[in-house]
Amino acid sequence: MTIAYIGLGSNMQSPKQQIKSAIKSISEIPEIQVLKVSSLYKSKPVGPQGQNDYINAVIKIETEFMPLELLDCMQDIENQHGRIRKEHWGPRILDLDILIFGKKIIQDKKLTIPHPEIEKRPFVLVPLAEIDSNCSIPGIGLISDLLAVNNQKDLELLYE
Ligand code: ROI
Repeated sequence: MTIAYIGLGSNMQSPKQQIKSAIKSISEIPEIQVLKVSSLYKSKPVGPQGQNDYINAVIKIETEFMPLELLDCMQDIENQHGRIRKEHWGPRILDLDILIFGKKIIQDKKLTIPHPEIEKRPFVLVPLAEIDSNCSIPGIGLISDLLAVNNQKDLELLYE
């Protein structure tokens, strides 16, 4: 069994519902146990502007899957939510990123773990720190150190 963290993001077609429904779909997979769920956060788009704000969250899971099996499973759930892969860094109905997978560092053409942009993305770091303030990102560093150098003004915690 491996502990992993998944980042969820959506900025189309009722983003909050997309995120909640994705968490439900993930929790229904027999090979995955959802251990923790962060709050939802509203965030300004990173990358191309002129798209809607995002809803982001992070979950902590335990899984018996290997990394590529987990990737396939996340892509199936994205597809079930109507995701169409078009524009790189464009708007999306549902994005499920494997952020961390145990202590593994993977650089494969299909999968990079830890997620390549993790250290620069407050919309990942803040929810990750909420569920695991002592989290250490393999090959990168401690969540607390990364948060200290990231501006969080474009991120809003949603209470509900
Ligand atoms: N920006 C925000 N705020 N949240 C995301 O989930 C997100 N996902 C992306 C890009 C387009 C890079 N920007 C984002 O893939």
